[in-house]
Amino acid sequence: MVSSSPSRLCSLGKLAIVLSLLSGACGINLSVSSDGGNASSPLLYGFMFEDINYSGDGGIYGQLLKNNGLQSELNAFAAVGSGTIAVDTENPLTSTIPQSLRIDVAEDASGVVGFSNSGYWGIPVDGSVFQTIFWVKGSFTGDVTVRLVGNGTEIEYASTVVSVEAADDFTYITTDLPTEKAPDGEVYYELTVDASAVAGQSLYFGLPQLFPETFKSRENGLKPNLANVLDTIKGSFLRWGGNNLEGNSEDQRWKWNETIGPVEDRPGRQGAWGYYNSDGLGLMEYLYWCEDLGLAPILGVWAGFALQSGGNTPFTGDVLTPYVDDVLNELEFVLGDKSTTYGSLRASYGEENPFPVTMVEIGNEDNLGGGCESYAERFTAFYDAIHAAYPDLQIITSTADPACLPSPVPEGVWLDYHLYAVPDDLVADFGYFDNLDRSYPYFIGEYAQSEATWPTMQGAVGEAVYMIGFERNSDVVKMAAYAPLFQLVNATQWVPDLIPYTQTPDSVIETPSYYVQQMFSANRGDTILPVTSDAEFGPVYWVASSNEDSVIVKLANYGADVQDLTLSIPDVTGGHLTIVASDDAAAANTDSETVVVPTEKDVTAAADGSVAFTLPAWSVAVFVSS
Ligand SMILES: *[C@@H]1O[C@H](CO)[C@@H](O)[C@H](O)[C@H]1NC(C)=O
Ligand SMILES: *[C@@H]1O[C@H](CO)[C@@H](O)[C@H](O)[C@H]1NC(C)=O
Ligand SMILES: *[C@@H]1O[C@H](CO)[C@@H](O)[C@H](O)[C@H]1NC(C)=O
Ligand SMILES: *[C@@H]1O[C@H](CO)[C@@H](O)[C@H](O)[C@H]1NC(C)=O
Ligand SMILES: *[C@@H]1O[C@H](CO)[C@@H](O)[C@H](O)[C@H]1NC(C)=O
Ligand SMILES: CC(=O)N[C@H]1CO[C@H](CO)[C@@H](O)[C@@H]1O
Repeated sequence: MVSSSPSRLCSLGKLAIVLSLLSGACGINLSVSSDGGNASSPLLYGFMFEDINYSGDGGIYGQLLKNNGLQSELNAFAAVGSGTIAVDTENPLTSTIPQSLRIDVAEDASGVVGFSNSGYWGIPVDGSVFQTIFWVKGSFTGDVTVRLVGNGTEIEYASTVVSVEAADDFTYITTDLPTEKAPDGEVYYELTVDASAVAGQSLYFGLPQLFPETFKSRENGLKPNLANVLDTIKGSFLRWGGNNLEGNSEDQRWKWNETIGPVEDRPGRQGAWGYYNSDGLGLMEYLYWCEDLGLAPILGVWAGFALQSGGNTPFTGDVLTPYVDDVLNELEFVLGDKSTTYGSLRASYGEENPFPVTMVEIGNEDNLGGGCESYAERFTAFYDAIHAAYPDLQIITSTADPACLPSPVPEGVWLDYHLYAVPDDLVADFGYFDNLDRSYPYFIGEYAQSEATWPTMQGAVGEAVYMIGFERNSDVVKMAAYAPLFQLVNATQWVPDLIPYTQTPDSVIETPSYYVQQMFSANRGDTILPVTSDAEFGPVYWVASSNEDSVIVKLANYGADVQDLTLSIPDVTGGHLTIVASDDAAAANTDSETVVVPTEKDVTAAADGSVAFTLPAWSVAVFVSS
């Protein structure tokens, strides 16, 4: 892309003013037409989520104790007081959580005995009324004390006592735990009893859980600080799954029917990103997440292909049939009337009415890892069955690569396209969607800058240029989602991510990329307006749209020079401008510093109706007319 010479002149500061007075030319003029233009997809901006970097367990899922089902030996647990702890398989909590935590207490024990759990690199104690849940078994009647304690400081942020009458079967206990806000995440959970009451015995605990007050007070719900930050983006859809849907092997795939019902009946599974998933955040929790944040669900279904090469997938031919049937069962669970087998199972879990699922994606990134050759056959098997049973469902492929797709792709299907690229390459792809075969709608199911530890300002501008490229074409690009969404800083598998956090209660890191998502998604038009300009695209890029209230112009300046802009928009006398920028292309907000924050200002039109302002170096701006 070539920068136009007038804007070069303008970037020369005082000299440019003189030159511009002489030549009469300075800056970039954009003239926005109020007529014509294409409809923009109302779903355009949304979210992609997979449990990576402890973004589900340890992240947006509200349950705060790590390894609470004891599937990873004693990881995160420690003995408190004079007892010893062990994983006990003779006293399973359930057939799906086939173990419990045993505390052995000596005859002469005194003081307290119990266990601690370190949480996921700590516990965020936000001052709300927490809830703890556990099962207990043994010969014990007395008080159980649950505390949240500063690790190293021993400061108590919560303490509650619940009286318990344990027996030979596991007894379910739940109690509120009012908390005081902790200054950081260095907090552990502790559960103890009076040692003398259990001296010479063993006591068993099953599936301890700890929740803050969850987002919208949902039972088994979301962590509020992360759900709140998502809410500010005002996304339109949620796609969940990703590589973690595929699993490392067929057996480790995401099995929808093992993620529903009471949490003590969910076995969990080895996730695709190196750690065990509790699946407390299961199918219904994803659907409630959609309901509570106003998001359209995109249900990803397992399509006969697991990640690990050398495994027995891809499955083709008759071997696929039970997996296709399994998806039909899943769809009946989600969409079926409560008189159906799986619809009634859903109703038994408290949801009488079907969920509003309208979109199903078949597989995940089947162009990668050896999935391509068999995808056309696998896609067709799932498509035929799903489409026959639910003709109104929007079906999405997991790849846009024609080499992997059936030919022709059935009419009405959308193609999922992913792009992770360095900022320059995001910019180089600005025109990608201008030049598409427009017969198939696109879903950009994942995209982001790559090769940075924290999203940089330059990367965020690159993303904005790419987003302007697809928003201009949002008649055919139906949806797009940044990925990955979340990252627990202390346990990272992939960088950069949109919203990193630690367990310090307020430590949600708003990256430049987050601001760009927020600015673009929260300010949307329903029609993309034609724009004419004397300048070419690059280094400044733009897209204009309108809704019934305003005209919106999104701008990105992918360069170190300041740019002067003049907007001419019929009948517009001013508006509000939000700008995120940094002179330092490498600037990033991290766990130790916040250097990039958006600025806001009102701008008024000149007598000739034009609105003039300056785009700083490396900036993204959104103008909304008043
Ligand atoms: C932008 O518009 C102004 C005023 O209408 C004009 O003087 C200037 O030449 C235009 N800029 C370019 C690059 O053409
Ligand atoms: C509308 O779409 C057509 C292609 O179908 C494209 O040529 C045109 O530029 C688009 N209009 C706007 C305002 O983006
Ligand atoms: C305290 O923090 C350290 C370091 O993260 C951790 O190893 C330890 O398990 C924590 N203590 C408790 C009781 O969880
Ligand atoms: C997690 O990371 C944060 C930020 O780097 C750090 O301050 C904190 O000590 C870490 N916590 C643990 C338990 O390692
Ligand atoms: C889940 O469904 C599969 C069949 O699709 C079945 O074999 C399995 O037993 C089911 N699991 C549970 C927990 O119902
Ligand atoms: C920083 C860090 O922990 N990175 C690791 C995250 O996990 C991936 C794969 O699970 C590893 O390859 C990284 O080294």
